[in-house]
Amino acid sequence: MIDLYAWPTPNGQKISIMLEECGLDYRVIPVDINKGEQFNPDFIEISPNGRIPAIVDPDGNPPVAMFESGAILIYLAEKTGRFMPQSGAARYQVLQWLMFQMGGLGPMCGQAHHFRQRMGGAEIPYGIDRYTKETGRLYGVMDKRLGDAAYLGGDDYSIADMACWPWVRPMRRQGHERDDFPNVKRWFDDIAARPAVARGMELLAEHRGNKTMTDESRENLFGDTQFKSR
Ligand SMILES: N[C@@H](CCC(=O)N[C@@H](CS)C(=O)NCC(=O)O)C(=O)O
Repeated sequence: MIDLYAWPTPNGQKISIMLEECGLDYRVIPVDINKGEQFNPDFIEISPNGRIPAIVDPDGNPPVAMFESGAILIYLAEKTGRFMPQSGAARYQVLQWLMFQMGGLGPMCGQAHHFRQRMGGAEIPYGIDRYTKETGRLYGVMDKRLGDAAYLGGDDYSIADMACWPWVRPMRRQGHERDDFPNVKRWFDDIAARPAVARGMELLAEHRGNKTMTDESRENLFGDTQFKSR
């Protein structure tokens, strides 16, 4: 059974979606990033960057403990032989769109969420403007791709789609509407209808909707506690 260390954020949800899509047995170990549980030494052993998600797979050959959601998705795709072509050009199509999410869409959406909603009364117009525009540019890139192909990696649904989808879901928090990107909207609705995606989105759902920052969560996520070396 795979242990999934997670919290209900897009980076955690991509892994629960993949585990559900593959029908793998897993158990969720909550890491409450608002309470600072990402800094626990036992978790840092598995995830040295102090970020969710991470997995431990005792049935890996050899047993595997890993962090970084993109690497975890590749690992699970290779373990199961699903949702990523095993060789050739089609494999690199999937990998390049996965890296687009890891290096572009995810970090830029994260900054848009931060500057648009998390400044606690210290709004910085430059940050809001920059990350709203940059996420809009990235949605334009996706919209063009999805006008040419059914899925980001090509004809088939893949880990690249699973990586992007949970970030597109809160698009409004980034200052955009799916109706303005019709191909993204078609793709988003298609994936939303998958039962495994609905099940994956149940990940710790009881902790989801509360976006209110407390002094404790602000300190853990953005204060000196965050930047201490461990
Ligand atoms: N590149 C990493 C990013 C992971 C990440 O940023 N996780 C966030 C939640 S979405 C986190 O653990 N934040 C805790 C913190 O900032 O202290 C991945 O894709 O796994």
